[in-house]
Amino acid sequence: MVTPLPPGQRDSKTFYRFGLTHFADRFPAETAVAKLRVTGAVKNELHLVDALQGLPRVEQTSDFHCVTTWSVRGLRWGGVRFADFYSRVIVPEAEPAGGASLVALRGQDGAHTGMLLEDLLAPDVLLADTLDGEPLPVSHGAPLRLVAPAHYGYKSVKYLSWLEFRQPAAGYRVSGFRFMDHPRARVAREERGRIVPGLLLRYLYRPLVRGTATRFARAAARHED
Ligand SMILES: Nc1nc2c(c(=O)[nH]1)N[C@H]1C(S)=C(S)[C@@H](COP(=O)(O)O)O[C@H]1N2
Ligand SMILES: [Mo]
Repeated sequence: MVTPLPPGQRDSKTFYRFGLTHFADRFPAETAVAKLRVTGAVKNELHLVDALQGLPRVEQTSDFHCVTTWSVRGLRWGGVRFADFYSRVIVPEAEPAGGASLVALRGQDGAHTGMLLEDLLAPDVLLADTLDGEPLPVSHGAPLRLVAPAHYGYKSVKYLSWLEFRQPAAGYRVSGFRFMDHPRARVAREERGRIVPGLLLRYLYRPLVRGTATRFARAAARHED
């Protein structure tokens, strides 16, 4: 779905490799096989080796919005809807507890955040393993990443390797400072962070984009050598 630019966002022609700076030099150990653990408030823990195997595949064109105000339009992702993965794998095999409505998402690089299960079940949330018809490049999250277009980019965890179901009261630890991670982070409502208003964060984050993008690009170039 290609939508008008949400509040405070600007078009970027480049789809940067991006994140909190301390993740710039961290890369996934496994880039070929989509291994995914499902743990927490579940009856059975899962250790899936080829997580999307046998599930219905979809292609989706959607925009991507980083909280630091850059947006890229019309990215073509391929993979499996999270909702299908949930109903066909997680529910029957892991049997999550009734009240486990919070899901912690972790990447192989150690980055982690959380999303409401309700938000993950939206039809445009994917477990993606292709970008523009090609296998997902390492820069953009190989072998598997979340894509949640209605939420700021920090919810779209790259190198996704672990889902942990939690009761909401348990909360979850996040990678950066807590104020930087809004529990929902919906771009349409400019939920950039908590406590500090989104409008203010726009101006605080915007000057950081160039340096962060450069740092991530240099780390990727070194990694390929
Ligand atoms: N594992 C992991 N996932 C991550 C990040 C990260 O550093 N590590 N950065 C987040 C942020 S802030 C953004 S904007 C997007 C960037 O995705 P991209 O590098 O494919 O552009 O990934 C998100 N997911
Ligand atoms: Mo971001």
